[in-house]
Amino acid sequence: MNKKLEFPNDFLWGGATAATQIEGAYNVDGKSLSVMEMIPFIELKDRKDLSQTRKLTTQDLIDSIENKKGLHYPKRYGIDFYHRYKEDIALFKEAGMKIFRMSVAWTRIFPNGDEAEPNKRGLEFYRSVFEECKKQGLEVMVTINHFDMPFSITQNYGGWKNRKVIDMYFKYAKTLIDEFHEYVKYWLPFNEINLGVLFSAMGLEGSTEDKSLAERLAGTYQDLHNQLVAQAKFIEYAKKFNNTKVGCMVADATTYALDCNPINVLENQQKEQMKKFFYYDVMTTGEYPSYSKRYFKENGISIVKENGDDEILKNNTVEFISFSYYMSSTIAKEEVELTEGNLMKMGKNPFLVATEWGWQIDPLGLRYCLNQLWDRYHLPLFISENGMGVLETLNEKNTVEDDYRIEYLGKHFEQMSEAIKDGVNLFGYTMWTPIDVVSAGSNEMSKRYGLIYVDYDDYHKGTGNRFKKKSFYWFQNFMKTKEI
Ligand code: P53
Repeated sequence: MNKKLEFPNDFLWGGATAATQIEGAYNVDGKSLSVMEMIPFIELKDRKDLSQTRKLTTQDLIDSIENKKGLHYPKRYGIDFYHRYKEDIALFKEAGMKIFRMSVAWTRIFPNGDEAEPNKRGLEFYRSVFEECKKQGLEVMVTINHFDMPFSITQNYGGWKNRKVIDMYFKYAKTLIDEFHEYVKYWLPFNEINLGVLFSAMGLEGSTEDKSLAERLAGTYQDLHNQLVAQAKFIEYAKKFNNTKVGCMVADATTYALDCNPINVLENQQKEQMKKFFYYDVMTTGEYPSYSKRYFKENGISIVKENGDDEILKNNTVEFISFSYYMSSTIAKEEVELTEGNLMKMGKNPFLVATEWGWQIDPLGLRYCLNQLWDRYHLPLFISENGMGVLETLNEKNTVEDDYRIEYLGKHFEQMSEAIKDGVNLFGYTMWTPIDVVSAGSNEMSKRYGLIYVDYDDYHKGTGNRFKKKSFYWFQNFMKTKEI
């Protein structure tokens, strides 16, 4: 194409990862298991047939601690970043990246959540990783909790519904910023805070499958409230460090009304309110928006607050907004036709094509989303995830000719540059992912997003060696020329 895009010189380009999808080393140096490491890999006969996915019972989870059924738990192994981080960080630098988004595993720092003192060996590991980033001149963005609560907190305290977990989280988060504020400028207290409701509806919580949807929703909004209070406490504490910034992270995905029928347009507006704006609204204004109060009332949801909650939320809002953006979908009042194989149950759009996992590719939807967020909040924006998962194998030249990924990234970059011209204050972008990782949603290694190929299969068989894909060189060149 050879089109030159415009971006500010100090735009933060980089890559994003998460602890349980890369680190491995699940039982070393005092680490315990997190909820993410309790989910086994299940080989689907047909990737698009979701009826094969199953809910995990509490017993399944308990059995998995000692792996009584001999299953494979991919997030216990990741891509062995724990031992290979120097090589990986050097590759990110070589690609021309300026920032690395990663998460810390709570289970390395407070393995059971309720210890009096942090685990020194866990802190040492992250110090070494941050030192390496510093050496390579990479800025760091840390997600404090990327889906991976220590399993023992869910067993001994019942997870987020228990207010004691707010204190446990705060102690963990405070430890991190006390230890690492010199290395880490950007902090995200929670990854995709709006997906809790979805995950529990998917049954990943283990103990919820016998509850009605209404009960589950009420529970998850209570969990969310407690997370919001925990986040606000962290923001309050982080104010004592001059050089740090705290932002939120929401899984965004543009939705369109299926057609111009006003009923569908209104339905889309209401879905947008409760699935995305609600989260940004609370975290940027510190108040529950009015439409959410009606929604809670009509759905029989009541949230138990303690004295002081309203105040702490009000006084501690985020300084920037970050979000993930992979796809868009359609909404209608009546049932809509869904894309195939999509765990997120996305409404089909006849104008878009979807990946093998049913994620509809929509770069224009990103420009639309950026403008929506900027118009509504006037806070600096950061795209903390965006990318394309594909089935890939190494060719005889030990690379992957991933032209589709080059096209996906280029088209999204183009729309980011258009949004900046629209006046949107977008200050950075971390792609999902710089390197192949274990999939969060499907637990596969086969769903590959990286610029760098990792030689592990779904069962962690392989050398683990890293190979640059065509997109690696393309990105490296883009960093120099800004040409797509
Ligand atoms: P995977 C669903 C929809 C949008 C984002 O996802 C999501 C999910 C969860 O599956 O999660 C984010 O690996 C998440 C990452 C994750 C990435 O998107 O399921 O923050 O941990 O890996 C991609 O294809």
